[in-house]
Amino acid sequence: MSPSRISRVVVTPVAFADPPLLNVVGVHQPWALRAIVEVHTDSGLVGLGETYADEAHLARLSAVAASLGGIDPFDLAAVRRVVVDVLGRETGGAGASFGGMLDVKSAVDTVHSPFEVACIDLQGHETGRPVSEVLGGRVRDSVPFSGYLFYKWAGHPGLPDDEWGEALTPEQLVAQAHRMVDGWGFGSLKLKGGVLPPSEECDAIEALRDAFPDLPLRLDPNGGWTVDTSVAVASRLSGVVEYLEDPTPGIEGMAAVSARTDVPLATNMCVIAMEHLPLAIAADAVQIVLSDHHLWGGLRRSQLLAGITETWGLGLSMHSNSHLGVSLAAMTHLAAASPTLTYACDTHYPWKTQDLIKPGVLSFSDGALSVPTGPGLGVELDRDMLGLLHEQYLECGVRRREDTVYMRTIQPDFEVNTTRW
Ligand code: GKR
Ligand code: MG
Repeated sequence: MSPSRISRVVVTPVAFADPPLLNVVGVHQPWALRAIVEVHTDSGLVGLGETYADEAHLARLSAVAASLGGIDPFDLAAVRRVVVDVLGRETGGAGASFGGMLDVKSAVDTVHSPFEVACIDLQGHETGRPVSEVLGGRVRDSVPFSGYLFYKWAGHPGLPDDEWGEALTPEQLVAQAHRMVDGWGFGSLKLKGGVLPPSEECDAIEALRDAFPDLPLRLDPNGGWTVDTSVAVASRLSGVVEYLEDPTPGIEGMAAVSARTDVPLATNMCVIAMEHLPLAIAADAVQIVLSDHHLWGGLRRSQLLAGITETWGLGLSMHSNSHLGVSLAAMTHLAAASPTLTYACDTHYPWKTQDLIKPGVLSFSDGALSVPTGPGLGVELDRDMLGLLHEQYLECGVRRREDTVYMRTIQPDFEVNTTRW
């Protein structure tokens, strides 16, 4: 029997409501964008991927989508070749915008990722195996996630308050954490910092420790602190946090902090591509790398990253951006097939109120997701919701993630100073 071939690829930008979550570069816009990639085969199957949806990224996705026809979904090398060829013909190498937090030099990995995931989904459908098995086999049947806490306003200015309410004090954050823990069962918590002066963020972490003495806690100011401030925070929170994530920017800065503390340092900012690993390892800049298949070029390259971190004795965790269920399914399969991923994965999932996959497959219990056992990713698109979220994209007017620009419409004097403290 001849192998099935890619017959058609559809890229659909979607928008979903997002609360005013604060971070070092500003605040989330009222709408978060994603793109859903559907790869169809001549055998009648469809594989799914999910990725960023900034306009420049969408243009690249469309260019690649138009060039994938005829490829065997098992031929991942051919898929990557097409991405490299198509992007090589394009001008401008930057990836998606990441709200101004990351400087991604090449678009190849970010563009490759959703097509690779969709092809691996197809491989699962072709073979009747879940993606976790296609990736080499499950080492866990359920994947723990951490509750992701954010400082936030009660609502977007000019819009009604959202159901989470304001969180700007330790008490309000503890209430938010209770909602995450009581409602979702999360067994660890991460606070997005870089918003308030570090001493106030330490107060919040200590309040969380008092309220949840058994839960591992993380604090991530996205490089918002100087080296000295990072060391001071590490000294105050030693024994309280399981790791500090990106306290200060850059490999050099992280290495300077690392040399002065025993608190483990994690990153999804200074090690964001293979080329950063040798320097970070040589400088002992970080002890934990957060993988992210959207950024690192897909599921297989994330497994490659896992092999490198294992070889060099680094810990492995998983990063998240605002996302929907197709991404959550892919993250869950990847985590299930990653033996050294021993930290609970990040997810923004509780913050969204809509999804475009049919309900039932991904449901949190004790802060964890059972790994889907059906073929492929195990999730199916809800076509009505896909249509609705696409309509929202067309109508919302947001065309790229711009936390700072949006923040300045509310606080015109807002300064982006990545080491603000
Ligand atoms: O959603 O505001 C946010 C986060 O700050 C996100 O953009 C980060 O990429 O969650 C991420 C992180 O761990 O740095
Ligand atoms: Mg981070």
